[in-house]
Amino acid sequence: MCRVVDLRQAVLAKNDASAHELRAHLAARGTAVVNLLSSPGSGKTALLERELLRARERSVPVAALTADLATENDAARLARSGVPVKQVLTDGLCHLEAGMLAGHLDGWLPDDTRLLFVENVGNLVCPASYDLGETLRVTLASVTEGEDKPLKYPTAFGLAHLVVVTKTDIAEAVEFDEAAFRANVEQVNPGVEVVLTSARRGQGIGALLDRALAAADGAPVHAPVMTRLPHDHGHTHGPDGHTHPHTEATGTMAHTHS
Ligand SMILES: Nc1nc2c(ncn2[C@@H]2O[C@H](COP(=O)(O)OP(=O)(O)OP(=O)(O)O)[C@@H](O)[C@H]2O)c(=O)[nH]1
Ligand SMILES: [Mg+2]
Repeated sequence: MCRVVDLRQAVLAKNDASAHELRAHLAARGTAVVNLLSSPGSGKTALLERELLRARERSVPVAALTADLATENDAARLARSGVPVKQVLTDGLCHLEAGMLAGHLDGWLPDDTRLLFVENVGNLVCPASYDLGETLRVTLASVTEGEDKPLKYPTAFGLAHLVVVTKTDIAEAVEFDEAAFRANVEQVNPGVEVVLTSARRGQGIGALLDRALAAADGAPVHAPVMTRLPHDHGHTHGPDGHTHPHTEATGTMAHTHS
């Protein structure tokens, strides 16, 4: 067990070093990364399709990189916007890593890119611990997923700089309880902004682009209380046999294993 934890720590530490390097490299060339993270089918690509078109209308140089286990469907959809798009096939891997991203940008990303949108693999667990050198980390949840998702996936929502609700056009049909969702977000990530969007109706498209551009221009982004500490997982097994402080993603929560 400890070896597994050590290995995971080593992987995350290596990723953090690559992310640090990539962030500095991108900052020097004036590019900000927006990392989009959500469960499969939440509407990342649909929202991105609208964002890319809006960015073009506003003459903002943008590009998009989308990760998928097996298909190039999303890149084909995003490419219709006319902006530079790249598909990364992870061949079964459930998340992107900073070193991997850096390798894909090399020789592809146009020099003048102001915003690079990265659509992570659809997954609320694996990608959450991997810093991609992003300036803005956006975690999305659609109205159909249930209001409790921030509580069930605290790392994904707890480390977000911005939370986006998607598919609000069908909120009423699925009886989405916005107040309950907001309260759950607040519990894992106090103070983080929640933006309501609908790719169908165009709601929130400008708001998300504005937040991304502000972050790219150096405006302070929300600072989550939760901090991932990959070098200090803190597995101090207690007298109950398996209680330890949960310092993988937060310094404040405790959990137990059965
Ligand atoms: N009603 C409604 N449906 C939407 C909206 N956005 C996306 N959808 C639908 O939701 C489904 C999934 O959308 P995608 O954009 O492919 O979701 P995704 O998060 O990119 O999915 P993965 O890449 O597989 O993780 C599609 O059938 C979309 O048409 C929206 O704003 N409103
Ligand atoms: Mg997609």
